[in-house]
Amino acid sequence: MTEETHNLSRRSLLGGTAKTAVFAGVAASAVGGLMATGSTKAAESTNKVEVKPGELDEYYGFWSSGQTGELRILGVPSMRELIRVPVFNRCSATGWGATNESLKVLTEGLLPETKEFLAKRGLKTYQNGDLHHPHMSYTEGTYDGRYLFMNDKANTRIARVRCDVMRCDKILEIPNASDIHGMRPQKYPRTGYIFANGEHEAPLVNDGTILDDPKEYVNIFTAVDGDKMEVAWQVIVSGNLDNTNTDYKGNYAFSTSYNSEMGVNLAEMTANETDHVVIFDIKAIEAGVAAGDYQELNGAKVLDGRKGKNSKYTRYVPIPNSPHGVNASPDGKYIMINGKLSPTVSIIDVDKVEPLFKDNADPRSCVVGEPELGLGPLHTAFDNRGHAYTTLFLDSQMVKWDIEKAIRAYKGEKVDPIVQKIDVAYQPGHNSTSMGETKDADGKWLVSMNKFSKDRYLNVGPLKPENEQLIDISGDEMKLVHDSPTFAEPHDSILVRADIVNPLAVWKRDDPFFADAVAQAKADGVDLEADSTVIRDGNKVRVYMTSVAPAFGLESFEVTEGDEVTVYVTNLDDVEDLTHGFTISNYGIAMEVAPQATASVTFTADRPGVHWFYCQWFCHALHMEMRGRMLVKPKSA
Ligand code: CUK
Ligand code: CUA
Repeated sequence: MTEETHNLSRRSLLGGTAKTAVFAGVAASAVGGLMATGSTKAAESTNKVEVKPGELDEYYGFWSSGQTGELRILGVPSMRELIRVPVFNRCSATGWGATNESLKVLTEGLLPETKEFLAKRGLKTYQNGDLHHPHMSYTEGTYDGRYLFMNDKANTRIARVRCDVMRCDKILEIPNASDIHGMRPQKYPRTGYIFANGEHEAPLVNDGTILDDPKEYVNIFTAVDGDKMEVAWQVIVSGNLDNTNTDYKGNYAFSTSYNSEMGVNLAEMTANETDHVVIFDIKAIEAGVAAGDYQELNGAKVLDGRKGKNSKYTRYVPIPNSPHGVNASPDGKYIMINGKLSPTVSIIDVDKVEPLFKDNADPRSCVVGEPELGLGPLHTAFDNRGHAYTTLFLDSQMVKWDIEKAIRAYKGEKVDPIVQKIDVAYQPGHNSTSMGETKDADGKWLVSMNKFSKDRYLNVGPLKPENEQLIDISGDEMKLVHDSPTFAEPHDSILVRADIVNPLAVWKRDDPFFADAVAQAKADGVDLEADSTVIRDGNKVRVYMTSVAPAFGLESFEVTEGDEVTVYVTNLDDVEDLTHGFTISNYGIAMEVAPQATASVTFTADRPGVHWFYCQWFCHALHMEMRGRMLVKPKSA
C-alpha cells in the first residue's frame, strides 16, 4: 500500500466516521489484517514460546486489576497467573483489610476528613479501589526491584508494594486532587517522585461551597516522594489530566488532557478539535517550591501552572482531539502522545522541550512527527530496534511502526512508517513490551491488553473476562502466540526481567510489617517465638499463639462477651511455602500467616458460645485437626 492511498483511506474514514464510531461504542470493525512487510526474507523469531511444566518464566508481569483493586503477578511468556497481591481491595484469603497490619497500611495515609466520613459509615477504610497503573521504581532509567507503585482512580490514592515480600506497605490519599488516574515514577536519576494525575475536575476546596459552577473547577498534578510516601508538591493546571509519563533525564513530566474544554458532559468534553499535553518542568517547580511560590492547602504545597498565567512551571502543547496514553521511547529521545479520537500519535522530541520554557518557543515546535496509524490509538510500547507498537482500540489492531520513518514523513519525505498491522481480539487498551518502559527494552514480547473477549472463550454469561494476547516481536513480524483471559479489569502491565526481582522465601522476624505486634508482645513480656498465652488488660484481651504444623500453641482460650480481643499468631515454621491461616468460625475473621510472620486481628467478642478457630491453609496431613476453641462466656454468667 502506498503512502497516499494509506493516508487517503484513513482520512476518508475519519472525515465522516471517527467520532460517530467512538460514540457508537465499539461498532467500528477491524479493517485489514497482516500488511505486507515488503521484505522478502524476514528475520525469524528467536523466542522460546512454550514454558514446560516445572520450567520458570523469563519475566515477571506486574498486572493491574482495575476495579478489582489488587495487583496481580503473572509469569511471561507462559501468562500463568502466579499470585494476587491485595492493595485497595478486601481479601478473604489473606485478611487484607481485616488484620491490624493491613489496616495500618490502609488507614494511616487517609486524610482526616476521609477517616471521619468512613467512621460515620462504620468503616475504617474504603472497601474498593480502581487500580490502573502498576510501575516499578527506577534507578538510572531501568527497574531496580525495590518497589511497585500504583494508583487508585476510585478513591484518589497511591499505593506502594515492597518487592522483597510483595506486600503493600504504604497507601497515601492525595489531598486537593480528584480521582488519581495516570501515574508514573521518575526514571532518572532514581524514583524519586511518583507523578500522579487528578483526572476529574472539582473545586480546589471541595467542601460544598462551590457546586454547579464548573468554571471554578481545577485539576491537580501531584508529585509524591516515593521514599517517604508524602506529597512533595502539586501544580494546578488548565484542562483535565489523563495519562502521564516522564523523560529519561529527570527534567520533565508530560500529561495528556482530553478535556481541555473543562466540560462536564460528553458534548462539552469533545467540543474542541484540539486538546493538549501539559509539560511540567520539574527543576523549575522545585525552584518555585524553594522560593515559596505556592499556597499551602491541606498540608500540600500547591503551585499555579495554569495556562493563562504564562507559568514558569508548565507549557501546553496542542494535540489533536482527546489524547490518551503517554509513552517514552527507550532511547530517551521521544515521548509519544496517543491520539484516541485522532488517528495519530504525536511524537515529542525531548530535546526540543527546553526552548519551550527558555525561549518561549512555539509549543508545537517540539512535535517532530504525527503519523496516522489507524482508528483509536490508545497506548504505545517499544522494542530496542526503533519500532513502536500502538494499540488501535477501534480498529481492534496492533500497529508496528518505524519511529524515524514517521519523523522523516512529517518532514515531507514519501515514506510509510507503518511496518505491520495484526488483528487483536478485541479492542486493545494498554500494551506492554518486555522491559519496554526502560532503557533496557529488549524487543522480545508484547502483550495486548484487550477490553473484550467476546467469542474467544466458553461463554460464561453476560459478564465476560477480558482477553490478553501475547505477541512474539523478536522477529521482523509480530506473531500472535497466546490468548489468556483475565478478570476485571487489567488496564496496564509491565514486563520485568526475572533476575531483577528477588523476593524473600520466608519473612524475616524483624520485618517492619509486623513491628507493632512485636512491640506489643515485648510490652506484655511475651516471647512471640516461644509463648502461647492470654494477657488480660481490663476488657482488652491479647491472645498470643504460635503455629507450627499441625498445631496452634493454644488448644483453647476463654474471653467474656464484650471483650475487645486481639489474636496474634506467629508462624514458627520456616519451611518455604508452609503458610498457616487463622479463621474464627461465625465471626467473620480470617487471616493468612506465612512462614516466620506474625499476623494479628482485633474484634469484639460479642457472640457468646463455642467458636472453633482453624487453620484455613492446607499445611499438613493433619491440617484438618489444626484447630482450637474460642470460648465466649456470656456477660451475665
Ligand atoms: S488507562 Cu485504561 S486503557 Cu487507566 Cu492507562 Cu488507557
Ligand atoms: Cu496450618 Cu493448615
